[in-house]
Amino acid sequence: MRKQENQGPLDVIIVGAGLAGLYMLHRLGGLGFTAKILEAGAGVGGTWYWNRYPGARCDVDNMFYSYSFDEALDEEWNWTERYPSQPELLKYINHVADRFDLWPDIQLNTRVVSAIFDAGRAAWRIGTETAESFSARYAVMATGCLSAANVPDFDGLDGFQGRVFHTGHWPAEEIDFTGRRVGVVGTGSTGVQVIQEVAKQADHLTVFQRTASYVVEAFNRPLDAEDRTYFKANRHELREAAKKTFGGFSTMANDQSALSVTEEDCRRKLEEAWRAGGITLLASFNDFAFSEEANMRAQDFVRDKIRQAVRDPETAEKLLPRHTIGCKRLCLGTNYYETYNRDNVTLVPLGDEGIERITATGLIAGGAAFDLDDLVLATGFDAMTGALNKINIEGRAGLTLRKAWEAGPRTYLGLMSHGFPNLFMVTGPGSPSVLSNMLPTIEHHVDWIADCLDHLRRNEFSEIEADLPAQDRWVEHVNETAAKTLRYSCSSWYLGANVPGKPRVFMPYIGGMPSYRETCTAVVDNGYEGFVLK
Ligand code: NA7
Repeated sequence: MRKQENQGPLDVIIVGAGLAGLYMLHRLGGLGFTAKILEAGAGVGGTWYWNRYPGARCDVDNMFYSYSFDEALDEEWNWTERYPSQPELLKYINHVADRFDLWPDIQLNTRVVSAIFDAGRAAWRIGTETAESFSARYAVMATGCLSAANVPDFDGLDGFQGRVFHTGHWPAEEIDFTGRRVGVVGTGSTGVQVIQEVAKQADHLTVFQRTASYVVEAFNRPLDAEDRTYFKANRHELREAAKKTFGGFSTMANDQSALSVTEEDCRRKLEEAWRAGGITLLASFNDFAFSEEANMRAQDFVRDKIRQAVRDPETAEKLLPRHTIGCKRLCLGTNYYETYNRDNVTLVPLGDEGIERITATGLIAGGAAFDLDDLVLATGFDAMTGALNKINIEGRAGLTLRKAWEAGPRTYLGLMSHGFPNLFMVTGPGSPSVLSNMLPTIEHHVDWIADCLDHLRRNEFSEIEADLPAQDRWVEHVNETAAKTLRYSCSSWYLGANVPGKPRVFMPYIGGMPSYRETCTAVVDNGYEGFVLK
């Protein structure tokens, strides 16, 4: 295909029209920069555009999972449930694009495949799947942390005669499972959500579970006018208080060791937290992430909940997770365990050999054949680095990001990577990102980048790059901080362990949002310390 050069150079190309890309475009427009978003999907929304499987829902309290930058936006929006559903989030994101008149600078159906730095012009050339080419001084990768689907290399998958869906690439049209024998592979946050819904429709659902998850009750509920009025009246204080918490969530942590109280008192507190719903459980004491003994108390508590919920003791036993709680992302469910009390649901724990192969009519696991009409892969993502590494990103002297990150991602503050001047990442590896509430975290990064670009322009700089020693120190700090926690003790996607061959590096920064924000501010106050400005 012939290469087309599109329009003149822009100040900034943004890749991705999710929550990060849209706010970035809005901020840059306000500063008078010329900017454009290139988006692979046929609509805006990113994660919330693609993950439209039945039951898809955010696990963060609704109002706190919304932009804070515009009071009028808050005033006119009506959040409807405690945890926002995917359709509600997509509606909100489209409303934002309308309200702030972002559409003229968004090009949909445009998958970026390359980004090459031209050192002579200190600019990026961005290439697309359809051989379009764009040039901009700066590139902002707003490509999402969980956007590259992990489709396991199952033997025989291509020959399966039924329908195959990956939850992260769900079709736009409604999928009807009525009367069908459905197999779901994967029991992480996504699997848990999709299983609960498909079970209600399918003739029979077989769940193939590699690792049992800890699923806490969400206690989702409709929000009423009073909830909304209260939030709107106190929005500023509530959001500021959330920002001071470790992850930017609305839940206030109890700063007390689980071992400082009797087992009975610990259980009482855990029960209280369980009833408050969602991730509150992990915030009920301060040492679940650091002390195995403390962690065991929370593990035992949830295992007992599972035994109470599941009628068949053998099935309950198979559903009991054995790893450190909170090591993998805690899953939120609504009667998830009770789903296994249904006559049309079977749980199949996978042995070491996993799924042996897919056949034309189903799959083989544990030596047994399962006949299936549909296969739903809730097998997660090549998280944090997957979407970036799918693009051929070439920095100075032909250095590719894939090569530079061969042994794991290396960034300064999760914002930039040495060797790739003028290329920013929103919530990149090395920043709190997926360990925090993504909305305030995205806003923080976008504001930091926007202010930085403004600073460069005002001071007539044309290039910014992460300094190598500063980056090395930061990477070391990120690793050291993670190593002090129990997060290293299980095969999570935070560690890249879910993707065969991916280097085992703890990718997000686990030092907490407040200290991370302080670091980012101090870097700016010290004249962009650790960055080289030219
Ligand atoms: P996750 O949390 O990575 O879960 C993926 C699930 O798929 C998990 O149960 C995996 O088992 C399972 N899996 C992955 N590969 C295989 C193979 N090859 N065979 C069998 N089972 C497999 O992804 P989600 O989409 O659920 O959630 C991602 C994040 O989105 C979540 O943490 C929230 O932040 C929102 P494993 O546990 O690896 O043994």
